[in-house]
Amino acid sequence: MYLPCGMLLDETPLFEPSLLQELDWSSNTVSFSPPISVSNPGEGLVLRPLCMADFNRGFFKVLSQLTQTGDVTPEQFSKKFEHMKKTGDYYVVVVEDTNLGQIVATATLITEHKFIHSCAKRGRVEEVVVSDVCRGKQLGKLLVSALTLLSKKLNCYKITLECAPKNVAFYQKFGYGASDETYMQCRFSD
Ligand code: 16G
Repeated sequence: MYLPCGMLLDETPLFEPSLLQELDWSSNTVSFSPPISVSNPGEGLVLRPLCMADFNRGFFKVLSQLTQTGDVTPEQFSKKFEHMKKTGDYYVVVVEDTNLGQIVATATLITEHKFIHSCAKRGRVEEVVVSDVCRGKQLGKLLVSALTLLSKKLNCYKITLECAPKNVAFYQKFGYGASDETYMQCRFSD
């Protein structure tokens, strides 16, 4: 699909796909039954970096199951995508149902650059969502495992996330624990 500005919503990945394929899956802290993995996420499914064409594959429909997404236009989406790609710090992954041509799950790793810890990077896991039509296929577990391993591979000194109290037990499986610090926020809109 071409935008009025001539830009194409194409299949170019947000980040290098080999980063996902080269993860050391054997160092995973969780087990899968049946045994799925990044390269084999289940029948008719693929796990890969986000691309612009995913705008027309229901990417926002999945995100809207987590929170408000707003009415994002293709132009706004492609501009944000280009920005994320240029910085090289955004690892948005999606699971596509290839039979339906629809995104059914997504999660994001962001690497934040620091001066502390010898100019280290901190990882943040954000927007973990599995579509309600695809629950029970271990996809949330698969995405969080993949991004946690990726943050290690990218040499983050720690990785953090915020979640609802009901999801604490889920994230503990991957080695996440409550910190002594309190998460605080100041909201400027809903
Ligand atoms: C959850 C998400 C966070 C997302 C937020 C949106 C995970 C692990 N956490 O906390 O990434 O940004 O929800 O909620 O997926 P908000 O719209 O109220 O900010």
